[in-house]
Amino acid sequence: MANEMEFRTCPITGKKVYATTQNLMWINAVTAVVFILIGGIMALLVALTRWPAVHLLSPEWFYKALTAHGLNMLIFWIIFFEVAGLYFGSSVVLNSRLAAPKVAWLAYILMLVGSILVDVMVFTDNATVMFSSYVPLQAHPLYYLGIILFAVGALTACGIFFGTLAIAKADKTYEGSLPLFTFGLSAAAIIAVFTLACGAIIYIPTFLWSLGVIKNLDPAMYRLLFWGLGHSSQQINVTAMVSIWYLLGALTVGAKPVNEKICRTAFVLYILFINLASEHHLLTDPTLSPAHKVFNTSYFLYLAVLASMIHALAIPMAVEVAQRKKGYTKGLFEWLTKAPWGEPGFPAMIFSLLIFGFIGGITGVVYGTEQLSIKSHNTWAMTGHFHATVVGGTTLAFMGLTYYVIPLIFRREIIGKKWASAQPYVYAAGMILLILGMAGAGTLGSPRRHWDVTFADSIIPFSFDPTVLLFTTIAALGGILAAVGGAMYVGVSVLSVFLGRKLAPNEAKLVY
Ligand code: HEM
Ligand SMILES: [Cu+2]
Repeated sequence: MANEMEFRTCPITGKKVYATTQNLMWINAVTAVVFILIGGIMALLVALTRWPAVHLLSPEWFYKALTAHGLNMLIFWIIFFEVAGLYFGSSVVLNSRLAAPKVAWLAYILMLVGSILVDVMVFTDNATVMFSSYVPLQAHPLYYLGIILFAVGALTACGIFFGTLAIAKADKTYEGSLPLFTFGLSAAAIIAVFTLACGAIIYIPTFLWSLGVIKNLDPAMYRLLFWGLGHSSQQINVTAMVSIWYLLGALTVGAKPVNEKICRTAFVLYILFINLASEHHLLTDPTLSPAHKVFNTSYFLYLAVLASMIHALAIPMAVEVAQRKKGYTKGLFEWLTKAPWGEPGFPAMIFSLLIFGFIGGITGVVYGTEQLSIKSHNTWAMTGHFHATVVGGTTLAFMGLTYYVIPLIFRREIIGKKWASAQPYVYAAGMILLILGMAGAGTLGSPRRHWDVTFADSIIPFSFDPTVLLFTTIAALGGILAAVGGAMYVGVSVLSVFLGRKLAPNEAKLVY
């Protein structure tokens, strides 16, 4: 292991990059990319099965692949990447050594062992329980153990983040208050602690139940606590994504928020209100009182939505101001047309913002009302909504950032810059079509998590609206295009990290 105090100075930003931080970021980010590859292959298989013209997998394989897709994408890809981000936001941004690097390696090993256990259980037919693994559907005990190990590892990584903030403060490695990016990540890490605590509270008894130690586990209690984990973890993603928007704005056009205080207040709104909205998953659940549900998912939720709206306006505004200062002042929109559209970070940020805000955000607020939740619950429209948030929003932002982390932190030149520049366009276009197809079919009543959307093999002859077929075709074509975009991302990042030209220590060229 590298010496804790060993560092190099970044020729572009002048920041100290500690060797331990660099290695830990490297391993967590590379592992994340392996998981998006597994999750992406499953995505394609699932999407092709939902397309009646192909109907690829058997029912057994469909549910196995769907379980694997949800877990590898939403948990493993996203959280490994976020851990790399936490080390970046604390150690690199604040110029500080990382707290307890050995413990950070332990956290990594826990997360890795946990995720491998989960995947082995899913692929060996021991855990076809879907992403939500609702009780009383039961998986092998090692599946629950895998989730617990992963969560403990992720919680430890948050501890390292907070520890590093404390060291940076004590060593006075930065001046003034925390930079906005790190402030946003701190909000994400605080939400993560609540989230992972919910995970522990529910998965430990579930593990004991699968072992037969506990005889009965209340499914309603499981659902409530599960969404304390399942929903809140999406809020970590939102918060991390927004922080990355600010960073990409700064990296690509030198954008600085006009009023940082407002942006910081918006992050605080996330911490205070967003977790309470978890109950929108239970709006159709008969076990909670309507007053309770409506209060949580309406009034409190709107305060979190307000925070997203503040960010979604503050960032384009910061970009406009930065561009106008450069002299792009002609007409209303020269600042936008002269933006660096050919460099991947800019379109990744803008598409992430638009898909998250206009599609994910608006559908979220709409489906979060009790009456409409009843109509859309468990339809494919729901899947459309969250692909706009976690894929078009979070995943696309993470992808955009990767192209800068590779030269800046891993010191390798990007191989295939043209591919990298085209990638956000391909992925965003595919996602928009996929989401449109899912939303359309779902609005016409097509259920989510269903192997056969035409119900051809059903004992009871259900009828279905044939327009659904138009939407499943749009979804399938979009899914294929998004899979191509995903493959471009994995291809460029893996090739660059392993085979890209090593940059000389003083090479100050940001590759784009
Ligand atoms: C090429 C990209 C992708 C495609 C084509 C795709 C496609 C799909 C499809 C067809 C479904 C099945 C819907 C159903 O039958 O109910 C699905 C489910 C899901 N996807 Fe994706 N997806 C992609 C990327 C992602 C990413 C990046 C994430 C997370 C970051 C994600 C998270 C999920 C989750 C959580 C589910 C639900 C699993 C469940 O119901 O248990 N997807 N996706
Ligand atoms: Cu939710």
